[in-house]
Amino acid sequence: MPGRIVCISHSKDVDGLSSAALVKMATNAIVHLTDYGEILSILPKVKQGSDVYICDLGMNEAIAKGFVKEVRRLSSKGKVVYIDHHPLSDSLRKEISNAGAKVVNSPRECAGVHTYWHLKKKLPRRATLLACYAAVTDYMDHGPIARELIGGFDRQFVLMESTMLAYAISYSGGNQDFLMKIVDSLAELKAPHQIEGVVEFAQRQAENVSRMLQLIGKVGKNYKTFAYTESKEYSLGLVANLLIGEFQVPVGVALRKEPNNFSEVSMRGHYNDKHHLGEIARRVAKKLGGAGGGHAKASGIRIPTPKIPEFLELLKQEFTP
Ligand SMILES: [Mn+2]
Repeated sequence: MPGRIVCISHSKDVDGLSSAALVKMATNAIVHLTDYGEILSILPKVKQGSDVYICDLGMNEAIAKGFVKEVRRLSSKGKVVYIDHHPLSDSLRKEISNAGAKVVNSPRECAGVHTYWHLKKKLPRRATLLACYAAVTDYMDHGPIARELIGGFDRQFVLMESTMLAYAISYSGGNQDFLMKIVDSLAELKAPHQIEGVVEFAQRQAENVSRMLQLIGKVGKNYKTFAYTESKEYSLGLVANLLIGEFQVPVGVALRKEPNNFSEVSMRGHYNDKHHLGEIARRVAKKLGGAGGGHAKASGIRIPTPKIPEFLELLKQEFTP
């Protein structure tokens, strides 16, 4: 008996959810949503003989070894496809494909566009919209394929639907039922505004953003080369973006203290900023005993909360003009 088809995708954003919905639409896969740090708690539970799609889940040194081992186990009896757009070293790419996975990874497009392209033959034309939503919200709408795809639709419809979806996801604060409902509905080709709860949550999030815009100047601290604030917001990326505008700095850094003595950090860069924030996140995290990585203009770090002062010092050094 052949096993089921399983899709493991990033839970936190439109790119991950759209990728999952595309795989589900094309293959009728069972979907699991997770975050970078937790992929190794899901993979070992997947039965040998299943075909597995892994989407929008970037690698870091902390999980690479375990990931390769799981790829080897699963690819011995089934197909493993790893679709992503986070930086992947040549050596790790080789290791993952030697372990038996098909690796689809380039930083030029978001995971949703890669997933769409990979499964294109099994997808209806309207599924293209899901790739467009992913590209817009991941700041990858300038990618060569993404541009072509978005050009095939009304641009404002794409912008409105994808932004509404992103705002609703932020407002939901990671509610798994809501996220799964989004994946299922997208896989049925519903537009985000047709999914129950999306319009209402998006509106509330817009209210949040308006309120934050009022507050950010008072709570943020301007270090000239970057601005920083602590926040309780689920979407730290959003807070980081607001900092850039409010303080007219190239980089915004938002931090949320978690109950487990760790803090989550998002860094965002202005369009014109030249730093690679993913590389900086990786370097800084390594020095502080945390984990970090991401893209040039958007990255995430997890650091031990007592090391916040040290963290800010390292950032000052990193962003020295
Ligand atoms: Mn992504």
